[in-house]
Amino acid sequence: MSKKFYSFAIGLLLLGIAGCGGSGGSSSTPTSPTTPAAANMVTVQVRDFEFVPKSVTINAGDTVRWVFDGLDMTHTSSAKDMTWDSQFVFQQVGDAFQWTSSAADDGMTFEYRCRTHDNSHNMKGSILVGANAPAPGAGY
Ligand SMILES: [Cu+2]
Repeated sequence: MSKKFYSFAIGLLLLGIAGCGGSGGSSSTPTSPTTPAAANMVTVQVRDFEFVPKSVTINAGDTVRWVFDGLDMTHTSSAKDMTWDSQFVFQQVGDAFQWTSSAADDGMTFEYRCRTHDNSHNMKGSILVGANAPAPGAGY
């Protein structure tokens, strides 16, 4: 009787271990969409006539993603030298545009603006690539 009981108990134990390993292994991997392994993504919010934060410093290879989070208004993210130009994509909350820097951008500062509101609302910002990037000009 006791020998049978032990066999039964060991069987249950083995089943339990197998069950745990199967379900735990497949579902315990943490997923973090904001931290890719290779390079970082920095988010800039496009709000009511301003970029938040106004100036960000990234590393070469990083991606900057602008996400509209404001009133229903037409905005752009346009580099002063037109390295990137989102066109008028920011129409509704959640609309996004992104630009990925390259190794050649290291040490550079990109001043950018909203083509609609740069003069009327001083809607400007800057992306500094690397620690040696110069400070942006006034207003950026
Ligand atoms: Cu704008």
